[in-house]
Amino acid sequence: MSRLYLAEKVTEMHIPEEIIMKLQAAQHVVVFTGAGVSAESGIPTFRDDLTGLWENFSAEDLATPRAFKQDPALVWGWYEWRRMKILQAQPNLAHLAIASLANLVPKLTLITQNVDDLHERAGSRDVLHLHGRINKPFCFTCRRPHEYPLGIPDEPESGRRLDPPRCKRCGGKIRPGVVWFGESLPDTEWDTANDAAFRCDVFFCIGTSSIVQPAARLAYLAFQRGAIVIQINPNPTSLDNRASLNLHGPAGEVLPWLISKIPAWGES
Ligand code: BV8
Ligand code: ZN
Repeated sequence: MSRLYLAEKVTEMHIPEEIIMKLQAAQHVVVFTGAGVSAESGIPTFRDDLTGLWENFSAEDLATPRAFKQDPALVWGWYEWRRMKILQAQPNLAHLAIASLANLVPKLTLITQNVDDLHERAGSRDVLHLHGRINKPFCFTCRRPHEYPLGIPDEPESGRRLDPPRCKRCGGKIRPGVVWFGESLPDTEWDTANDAAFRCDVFFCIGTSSIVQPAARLAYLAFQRGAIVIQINPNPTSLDNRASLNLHGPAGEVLPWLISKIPAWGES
């Protein structure tokens, strides 16, 4: 479990008046999320220690094409375990607050590094998945999309190797529909995300360690363009010294509280 930095209580937090006014006047808000936004749904973050068979690996070791080529059953087993966790999870108050923002501001762009579908299940639409989606697997050889069987198969207990299914067209191994380390981000999503960071008035950075590139660059782009950058994370990150406002608490508590503090978003 990532060390929780003495997360402040929302009651001890303060939003400066000039930030409230800028939020109220915002015409285009970007919300950028990482694994921390799904933490309160019980989904382990990338910084959390792995368990079972995978405890001797870091996520960076397993989330690569090389790892899949070397030991497809180890990697596919890890993704199936994660997919089961996601299927059994529910969106939390942070996902729901982000979905509600779309009705409060004139334009909202939601960009996520997460491969789960909790934003969509909370009601968010047009989510930009920079690192792909775990429920969109495809053939490692010919890239033909693969359909999972319906329903929730029994959960592979943490640490079981699972042979990946085979492609119906070419017999190749099916791989998770995510962007692995060393792989390029999807052009459309990346271009749209950059354009939004370039143009927005407010950039929320929620639940990310801001380590993985090039996604972590977006907050700095927004900052350089003069947007208000608001970070929500119980722990400090490298973005702390750039953000206009750092709210050190869990997103499921902080974001609903923050939204409740801003009367008439998008009007000024
Ligand atoms: C690329 C999908 C180039 C898979 C992910 C050397 C060689 C090659 C590349 C590199 C290199 N060195 C650096 C790089 C670039 C590399 C990279 O960034 N590496 C890192 C390790 C430094 N990036 C890449 O390889 C990218 N591609 O560069 O391509 C290229 C160019 C041309 C041609 C070919 C290639 C691809 C990166 C994408 C990797 N895939 N995910 C999967 O999910 O299995 S990244 C993975 O990390 C997840 O998407 C995750 O979301 C993301 C970032 O992590 P976070 O979301 O921040 O999660 P983390 O656990 O780190 O932090 C959680 C945070 O939440 C914490 O801060 C915690 O405090 C906070 N938190 C906890 N609880 C809460 C909370 N916050 C709020 N509320 C709470 N309750
Ligand atoms: Zn194939």
